[in-house]
Amino acid sequence: MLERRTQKTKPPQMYQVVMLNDDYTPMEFVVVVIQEFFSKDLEAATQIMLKIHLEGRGVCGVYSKDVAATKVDQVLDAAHKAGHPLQCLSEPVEL
Ligand code: TYC
Repeated sequence: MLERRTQKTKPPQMYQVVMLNDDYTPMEFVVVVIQEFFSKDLEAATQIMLKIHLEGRGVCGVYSKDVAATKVDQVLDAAHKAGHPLQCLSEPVEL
């Protein structure tokens, strides 16, 4: 007989896309990238950029694993094409 479980399905692990500070990428570029790829308005994007600038890293959004990986690719591609060293990664959200 099958074991009865209190909860059959767990919610999927979510991933946060974290952007890292550097000394060269212009603030304006970071704000535009956050607006474009993370659907933030100018004010929210500016706040996230300043947090990264001051604290070294910041969360731009939380997504499923695949979507988070796509966001990272989009950011790195845009930064590379513009000649900026902007770095970004995804990591599992802690419970
Ligand atoms: N520190 C950069 C500067 O002073 C701005 C910056 C912010 C760069 C956030 C990257 O993820 C970043 N121009």
